[in-house]
Amino acid sequence: MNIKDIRIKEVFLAGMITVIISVCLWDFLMPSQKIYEAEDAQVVGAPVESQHSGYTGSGYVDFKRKSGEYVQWTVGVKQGGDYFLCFRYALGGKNDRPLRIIVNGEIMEEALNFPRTGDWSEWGRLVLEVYLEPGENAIRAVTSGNSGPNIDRLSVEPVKNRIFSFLGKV
Ligand SMILES: [Ca+2]
Repeated sequence: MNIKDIRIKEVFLAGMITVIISVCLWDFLMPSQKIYEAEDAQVVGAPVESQHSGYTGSGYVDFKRKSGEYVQWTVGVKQGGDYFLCFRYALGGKNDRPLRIIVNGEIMEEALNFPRTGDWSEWGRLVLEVYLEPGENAIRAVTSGNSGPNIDRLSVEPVKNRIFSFLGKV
């Protein structure tokens, strides 16, 4: 083997390593969250409204009664595992309004606290980490004594891509 052959091998190897690193970085950096609008989900009791600006999609769910109203999303994932559920919401009332969060019929949070955002047009995010089964999952946010915030949408993202949650992109 002469020096020229060794050089070619080196260049080839360096090229392969660059490709592999690029693919891994791409996979790591590409956002993989899925967005589910609340107004497109199953909504029971609460009306869908669009009075306050800043929402995405065609509106948001406006909880009215203190208890018994809910929004339920059907979320499909290929792999079972830990996921971030990120609720985008607005709460201009005087008090925080916790919601009960139920995943596949099991209560994950009896009272997940949604802090005030200061105005009904100010949208905030609240993240909850849960385990999701492969296939379809039912995620329900229920009023349980405190009414609730206006819910704009739910974003779902694998925990392994947590950098995006820290960057506030979910
Ligand atoms: Ca929406």
